[in-house]
Amino acid sequence: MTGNNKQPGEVKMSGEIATTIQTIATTPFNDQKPGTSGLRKRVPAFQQAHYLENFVQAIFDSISPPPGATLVVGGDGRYYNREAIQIILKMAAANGFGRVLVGQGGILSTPAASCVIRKYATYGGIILSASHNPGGPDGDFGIKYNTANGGPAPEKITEAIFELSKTISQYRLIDAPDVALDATGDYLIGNMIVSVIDPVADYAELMESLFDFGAIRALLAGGFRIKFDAMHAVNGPYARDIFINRLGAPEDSIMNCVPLPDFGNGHPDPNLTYAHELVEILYGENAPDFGAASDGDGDRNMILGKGFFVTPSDSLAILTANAKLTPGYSAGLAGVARSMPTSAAADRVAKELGIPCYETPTGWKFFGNLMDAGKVTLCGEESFGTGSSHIREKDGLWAVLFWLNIVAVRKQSVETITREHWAHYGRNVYSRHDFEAIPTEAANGVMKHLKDSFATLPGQKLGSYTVDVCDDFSYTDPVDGSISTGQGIRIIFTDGSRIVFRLSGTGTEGATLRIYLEAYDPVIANHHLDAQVALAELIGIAGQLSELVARTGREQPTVIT
Ligand code: G16
Repeated sequence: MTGNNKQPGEVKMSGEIATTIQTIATTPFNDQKPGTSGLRKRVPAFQQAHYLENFVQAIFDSISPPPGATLVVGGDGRYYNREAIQIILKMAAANGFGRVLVGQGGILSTPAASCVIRKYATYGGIILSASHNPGGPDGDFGIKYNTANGGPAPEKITEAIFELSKTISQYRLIDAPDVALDATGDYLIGNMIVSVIDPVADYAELMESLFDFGAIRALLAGGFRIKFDAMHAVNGPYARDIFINRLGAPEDSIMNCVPLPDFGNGHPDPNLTYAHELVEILYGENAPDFGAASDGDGDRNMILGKGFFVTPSDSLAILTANAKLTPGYSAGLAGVARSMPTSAAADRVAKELGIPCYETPTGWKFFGNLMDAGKVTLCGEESFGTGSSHIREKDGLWAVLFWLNIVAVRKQSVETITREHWAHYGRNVYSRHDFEAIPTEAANGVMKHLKDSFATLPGQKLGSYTVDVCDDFSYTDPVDGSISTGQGIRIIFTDGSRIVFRLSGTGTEGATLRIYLEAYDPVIANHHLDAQVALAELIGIAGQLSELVARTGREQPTVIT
């Protein structure tokens, strides 16, 4: 798939009768509050009569598109993607949109959707994904709205959508046959043009403009072996086009690259637990030099060297420190931003580079204002997300290409680059422990108990650590002054080590408690230590402070990253 997507040409009619706008009476659902990244629910919830329609109408009513506006629609190919797209197209036509750009087969990775929204200056876009959550008839589905800057809608819009969803009484949709999504071209539905576009071309060209594809091609031709795992999710076609077609990598450099509605029964989350197939290859005999994976919708990434894992926090710091080695960032960075629970490794690099480093709440949407205002170029999160102002979403393949560009220039292994980084800046030893699907009341009880201890904790000595301060993180956006409170409990020790407790905003079953652990170690002789070993004392303190076992019955985390 090459070349730019074209402006609309000959328009095919989607059917004979395609103009009747229907107004359908409905009643509100009380559970359509968007979380960290849009509305995510089990597929059967979305399949309820009127459920998706109500939410889509609430989006359209809250954004009031001008007549004739253009919208982007695409998803990660999971179960219910195609059905949802047909509903959204018919609703968009009835709500006055003039054109919708939809990815062929209904496919658009989240970063590609952001790229297309920006490139064609559209009014916004609807992305269908539950990201890294499993798919299939009993899996998860999700929907979110992105604004004209290509980024997730800010809280004031998601709150307006939620408010409208609570009072909705009708929605509009056009009576028309389904649009054929499998062939690129233009179709007419009512008065609206549906342009089915190549989902890969615009994104791949953007990547070629940022990174030295010639240098990466030479690296691969010289015998440097890579393995990219698309986890049967959306990035398969993108990886094939970029690694095989454009960079000349051998066919066995990619795996699981056909998107499947149920992700091959897997959990498309690129971490050491769920991407175990790739991990076993990179830690096995005759391992490739470089491994990477991305998630359901292609915005997360995991980077591996031969028998070596790079934490997302370290990855952000290393990309920041080496950005000048790539064509797209050779002029330097305006600044860098990280979410609060992400380690402070990037802060140390920013300090040395003399650029600002911002600490935001969890959620990519918080980076949008900083990038739009030109305050930051790179952003990253501990949750396997890294990206830059080239779009307004995190970007899995971008991170992989960034790393390959650095390796091609430095001619060193992933492990050597990381160890040299630690030797220079010290190591922010880091780990996250997730306790998934715990009863909501028990999780809330843990958080309340921790908050109740704020008054007595400062000054307390716990093992070799002394509590300095504790708070519930709140953030004032430096661009628009909006305030976000209750963003996670921080317990900060006098040596800068931290424990953070947060409830996930992306789960669909019970509550997921995340415990983030960080300790700074400047001593090179310690840098070989496994993070769980180096953090053992802090892990014990976290359990003790939260009364985790007594309150939840959980002894061990579900996932450690
Ligand atoms: C989303 C957000 C990220 C966030 C992650 C985890 O990612 O876009 O900013 O870090 O969820 O959020 P939580 O800790 O609340 O579960 P994705 O990849 O799921 O869209």
